[in-house]
Amino acid sequence: ATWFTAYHRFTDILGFFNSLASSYPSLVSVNASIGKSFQGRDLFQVRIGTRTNPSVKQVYIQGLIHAREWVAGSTVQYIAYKLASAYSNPADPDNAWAVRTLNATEFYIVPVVNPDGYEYSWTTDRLWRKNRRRAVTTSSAVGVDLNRNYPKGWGADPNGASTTPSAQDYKGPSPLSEPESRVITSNFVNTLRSAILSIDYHSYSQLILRPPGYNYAIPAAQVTKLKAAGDAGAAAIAARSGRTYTSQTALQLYPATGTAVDYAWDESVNAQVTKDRTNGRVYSYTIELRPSSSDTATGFVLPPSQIVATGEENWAGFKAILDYVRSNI
Ligand code: 0X9
Ligand code: ZN
Repeated sequence: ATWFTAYHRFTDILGFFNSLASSYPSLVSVNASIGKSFQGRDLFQVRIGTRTNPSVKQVYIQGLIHAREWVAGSTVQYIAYKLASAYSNPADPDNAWAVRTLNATEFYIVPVVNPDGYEYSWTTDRLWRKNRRRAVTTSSAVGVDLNRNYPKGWGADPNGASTTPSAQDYKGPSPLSEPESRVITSNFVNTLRSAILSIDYHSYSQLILRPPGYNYAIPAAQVTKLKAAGDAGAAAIAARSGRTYTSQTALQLYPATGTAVDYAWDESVNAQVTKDRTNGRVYSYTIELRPSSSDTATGFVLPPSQIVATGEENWAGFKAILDYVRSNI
């Protein structure tokens, strides 16, 4: 009951999901390793689903690709906890929603994309962002920005990522140069055969960002639907907590290349993934959590007293986005 009053270390987050699986064994399972980080930590994946519907669609959620964005971790944990407990508890106000949704949808969650960076943000540098690999011998700098290392659009815009190894947005020496991005992308194409929605949680600035994240074309019909689902999420958050999350394209924030939001949108049309969606694409979002963009004094170091409020408003936002998607695939 006190879990969401504090942030937690990587091993304890794994323990939280293992105990969620013990509490709801027919609904929740943990794949202890989908692959390893540079320093040898296991990236784990959580599945929440009933295994009753053969035409089930997948929803993918990830967090903590950026080490210092701790509330992204707690929010992913919160959403997973709500899915499992609401489904399993008839008295829960979200029970009917969860039963209806889990009858048609299964959830694949990678709670900690960047475990090496995340642990480093606890032990050594609270504001660490990147992974912990020294990527090139020509520099002593450590760390590649995993959210610039995806293959979609890697390096396509010189303003979308840095070529300097010490930079916070260093794109790495090549697309998928990093073990963590290779694990995440091969897992994505291997497990998400009929994915309809992908969300990558970050902080901060209270934004719901949709593709494109750099300058490329998206068919007009998809533009309309991507915007509508994001807008629905922002409206639900405002209704729950009064907080403003701005729904806009990622490119409107600033161009970024080789990112998760563009990868998920793009990869879902490729041959490995079954094209049984009306759009032929997943709905893909990067959501920037609390605090607001003007609260630079708080920034990435959101007090733990706001974990539950951030989780609650984003549970509402998540449900609204998914409801729109399920009605408009
Ligand atoms: O720069 C990022 O990777 C994300 N922001 S953060 O402060 N969490 O680092 C936003 C990426 C969204 N995509 C684009 N802006 N294109
Ligand atoms: Zn981030």
